[in-house]
Amino acid sequence: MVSSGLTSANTVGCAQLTSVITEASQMFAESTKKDLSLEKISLKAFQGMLVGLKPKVRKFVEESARLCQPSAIHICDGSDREMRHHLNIMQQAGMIEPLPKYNNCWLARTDPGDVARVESKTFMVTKDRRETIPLPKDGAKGLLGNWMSPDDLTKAIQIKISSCMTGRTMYVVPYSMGPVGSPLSKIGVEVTDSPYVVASMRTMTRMGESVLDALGDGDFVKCLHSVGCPLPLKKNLVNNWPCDPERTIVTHVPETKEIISFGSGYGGNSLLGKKCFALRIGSTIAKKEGWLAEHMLILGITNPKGVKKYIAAAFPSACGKTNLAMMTPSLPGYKVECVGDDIAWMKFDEDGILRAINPENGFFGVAPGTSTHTNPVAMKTVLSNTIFTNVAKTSDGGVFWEGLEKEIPNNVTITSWLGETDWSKESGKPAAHPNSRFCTPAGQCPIIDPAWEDPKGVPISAILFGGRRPEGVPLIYEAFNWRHGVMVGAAMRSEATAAAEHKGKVIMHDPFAMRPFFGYNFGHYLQHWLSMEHRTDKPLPQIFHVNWFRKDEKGRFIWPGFGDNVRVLDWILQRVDGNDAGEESAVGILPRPSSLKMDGLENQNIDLDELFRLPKDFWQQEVRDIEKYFTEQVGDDLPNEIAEELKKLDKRIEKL
Ligand code: OXD
Ligand code: MN
Repeated sequence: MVSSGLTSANTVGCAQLTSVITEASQMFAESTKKDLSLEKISLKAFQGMLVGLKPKVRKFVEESARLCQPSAIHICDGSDREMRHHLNIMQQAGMIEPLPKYNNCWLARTDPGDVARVESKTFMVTKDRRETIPLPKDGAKGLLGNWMSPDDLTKAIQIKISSCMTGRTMYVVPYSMGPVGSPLSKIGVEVTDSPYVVASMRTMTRMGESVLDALGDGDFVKCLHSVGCPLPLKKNLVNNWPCDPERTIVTHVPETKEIISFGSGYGGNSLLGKKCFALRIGSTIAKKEGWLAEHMLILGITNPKGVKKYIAAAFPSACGKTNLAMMTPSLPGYKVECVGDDIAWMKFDEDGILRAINPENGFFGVAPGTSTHTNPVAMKTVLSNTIFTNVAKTSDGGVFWEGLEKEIPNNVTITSWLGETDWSKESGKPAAHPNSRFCTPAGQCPIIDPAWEDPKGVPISAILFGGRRPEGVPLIYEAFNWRHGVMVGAAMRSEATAAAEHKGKVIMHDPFAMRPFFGYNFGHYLQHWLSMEHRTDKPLPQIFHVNWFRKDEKGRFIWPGFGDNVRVLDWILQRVDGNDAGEESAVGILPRPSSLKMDGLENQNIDLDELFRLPKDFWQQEVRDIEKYFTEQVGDDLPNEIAEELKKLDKRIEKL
């Protein structure tokens, strides 16, 4: 049929997008004159019951198979047996190797060309560009996402996806983001030709038969993923890791709730429940339905009096969300429990309380920097049932990465993530890739919160924003009110990390830690956040900004961080309690002297004045940078309320 990506049967004015997968599979069948019936595709093996599938899922599977032309289809049931089977297949193919030091742990090494999210190749597909990104101004390059037209997606599919699974098995992965059956959960079905993706999705989501039962014949997010290496191969694989980095593309169609990803087998590019569904498509659903899909950890904290509160926190990738979510508090009597380390879906309940679920089922955490000093809980979590990717290995069958120097036996040798045996620090190269990961079940975290799978979610009392700010930004401040807090989130900046393809330690704008994950126009997103004030008559969570990463003039961190961050959380709890522990400053409410518990840190010479100093020239520059960013990047889509809040900040800074 058509190549426009639009239905011809639309009614006046508002053309509706049809499923791009449906259309592409029909076009492929027509152009190749291949028989449309699935039975005619030669399937060498057929695991799982295609006939048992409800009509909508079956249609999606059939269309994907017609388009991708796999030689087998495997409908995943999510069982342990099936997981073992996939691990076996990968081991035989040389994609993973066992790590005998631990229980059921595995090491995967990718093609070095496929190691991180590829933001420059990630697109939102809408008819109207402005739905996806604000119009950049003054000749600026748009930095708030990439847009693609439905026509261009159709072309890309024709070129890349048609026959992309030839010779391979197409796995069908039904999965739930959030506890199966929770009113806050949503269902997706991912078809993929990567057993690594299947095994990782088994950990990162609730996956298999129970999800199909919960779905019935309902709607779901359609996810099509291919590593882009049909068989026979045209060129040799590196590390037995199929991928096509030059032609990688990750696309999302919010209107038809479809995700199509080609060419990468790694992380957020291929585990489509995570960034693609839970954040990009998720944020567009949340906008429509009146809730929030955010790049946030969720933790529960109990104080010595036994009072428990839940906090959600947005930090950019690789800025310590997992460490905070699993913190071991240094102050006696406090307990932190983990609900999630990366994504929060937050919705008002019938009483107007904002409640959050973690839509994920596992942790896909950055390995380097994780150690018994920085995150002992994560170190315990990953000792079993974990797939490590691109870490180094030790000669005694264990793992190694930067940060574990003191935790491996003296007599072992290290093989780097690139396979260099006898790696040593003197080589000047890291042993593990800076974006190497562990993929581990959340349920085995020793401090997983008892309510982490509560279908109602947990009530959120405070929202934190933060990033890596070596200069000028205080350890903690509280926003004056919701609107000011939304501006603080919009103005977030942080040093670049290795989670995506950026280079160097530049300070990047990363509003709400969502810059790589916005599913729609950031100006509209801000409007949506502002609208929360009108959606409840209960108090909204209080908003705070934290910065563990301030440095002195010698480049040394001036706050110990990690377990000592409980001191900051304690201050937040005091504020949430209505305690008069704060005083107004130009940027927000700062702790009153002595309201931040410092007992036990007496010997560390912590310079509190420096931690909270607000240098006037720094803040003037900060406001100018933010203003420029808003003008160039958000332009006419910036809500007036946010522009006003920035002006107020500017005026307050004037008086510093
Ligand atoms: C992640 C990321 O993988 O934010 O969580 O990059
Ligand atoms: Mn993340």
